[in-house]
Amino acid sequence: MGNIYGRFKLMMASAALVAAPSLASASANLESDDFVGISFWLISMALVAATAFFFMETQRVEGKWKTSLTVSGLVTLVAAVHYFYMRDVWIETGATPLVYRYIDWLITVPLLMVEFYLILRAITAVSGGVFWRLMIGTLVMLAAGYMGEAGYISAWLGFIVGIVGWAYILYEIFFGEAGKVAAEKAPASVQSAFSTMRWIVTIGWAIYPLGYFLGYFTGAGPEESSAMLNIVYNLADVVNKIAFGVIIWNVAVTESDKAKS
Ligand SMILES: *C/C=C(C)/C=C/C=C(C)/C=C/C1=C(C)CCCC1(C)C
Repeated sequence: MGNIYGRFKLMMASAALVAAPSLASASANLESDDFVGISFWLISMALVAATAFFFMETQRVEGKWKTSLTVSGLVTLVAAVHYFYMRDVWIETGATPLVYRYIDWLITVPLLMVEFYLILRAITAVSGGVFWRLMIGTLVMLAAGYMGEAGYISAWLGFIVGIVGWAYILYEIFFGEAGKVAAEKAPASVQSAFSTMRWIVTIGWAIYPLGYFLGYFTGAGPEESSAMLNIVYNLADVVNKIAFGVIIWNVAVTESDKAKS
């Protein structure tokens, strides 16, 4: 049963990954001095590899951890497909792939919040309110960022409201119900995973507002600004999607091996 389910997931993922690049077929070529383009290319491939890895490894871990690893794989899968399109926009037009970027975040950031919630739930009974509060913070943060970057509101207003949404998420995971639950009841390995995840949301996520800042507030010309914006966002995605998944994978394997012996 588990095997068939696992193979099915792999088949679906492979199909999506093979189909996507041909849908977004590029006519321009990647130039050897286009370092932002090269980073788009490298990260798309890393996301594909991470997706295959997370899905395969679901076979190896205990029941409740399978869901966490599946969600990690979904995050990298959704991002990989968006990176194929973002890469093409960048290579063909040299413009910032704003819409694809935010659609990707709109799907993957809530999935990462689900991941937080699943880790908590793997240890203890936790209220659904935690989940909804994390979700509200996420939506405020992303909606403000999008409106600021797309020019519906001033870049500063989008930045400030975005920071407020993010601060609310930080408050919830450090001092709110989520923070308290993790501190009191979890086994050591889960506690350390939760605390690493918390630092990722603090330090790792801080790279995004930094990219926004460098992209809009340094007074550089539009071309340098958009190169800076995209390379910083791309780097941030490696930390927050791939490294984040690897942390989940590590605790899943550790806890599963403990349960087996
Ligand atoms: C996989 C994608 C992730 C984890 C994206 C995270 C995005 C953010 C944490 C964005 C944050 C922003 C602010 C805190 C203020 C300025 C606007 C944003 C949206 C760049």
